[in-house]
Amino acid sequence: MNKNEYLALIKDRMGERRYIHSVNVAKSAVQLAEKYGADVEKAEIAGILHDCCKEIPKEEMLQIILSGGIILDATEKSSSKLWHALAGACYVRDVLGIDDEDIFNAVKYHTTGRAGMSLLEKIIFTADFISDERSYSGVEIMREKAFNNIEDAMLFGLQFTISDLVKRKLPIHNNAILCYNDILTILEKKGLL
Ligand code: DGI
Ligand code: FE
Ligand code: FE
Repeated sequence: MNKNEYLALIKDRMGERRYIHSVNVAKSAVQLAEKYGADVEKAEIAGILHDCCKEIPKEEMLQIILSGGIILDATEKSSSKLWHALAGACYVRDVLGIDDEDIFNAVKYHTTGRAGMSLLEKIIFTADFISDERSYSGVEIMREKAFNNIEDAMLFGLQFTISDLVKRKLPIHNNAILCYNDILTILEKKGLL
């Protein structure tokens, strides 16, 4: 399938707002891939598809996850907001037949992050925060950081997400914490903390 076919596919699976978001994430992902020297085509595809299962019924998400061989941990069981990323990754691999581990992981970990993310994974994680339609307080700082130092941007994003989860008394996924610690280590080694 080509880019336009992926766009038509996601358009069918989600509302107008989510579609615009996906197109914008793909656009930001392309810009970040150009800036940091990642595979631009993969960044565009992963950006288009990253939320491809966000608006399907929860039972369908679960079914795709289970048939994809993913076993939910305790936090994932109790936090259905995390399911679309896992289902999306399985959908991209098992239904669309995209045989690319980096794209699989970029979709799978776009919500929580994880330790040891590849450049493509970092790009999709970051692009999701800076897409054109985002308007939260701090988005301009996030956009500037994203094109200056991607790990610094990720730290900013993780601080935002993790604090928000704490305030709302929601569980923080292990991968989000491991990602946060990993990014701190990377920044510290570069003398950027
Ligand atoms: O799909 P998007 O809306 O574009 O963004 P996303 O994939 O980052 O999803 C954001 C949602 O996921 C938001 O409701 C917070 C939730 N989330 C992110 N990290 C965690 C989390 N929820 C829990 N319980 N734990 C996490 O670590
Ligand atoms: Fe998402
Ligand atoms: Fe998204």
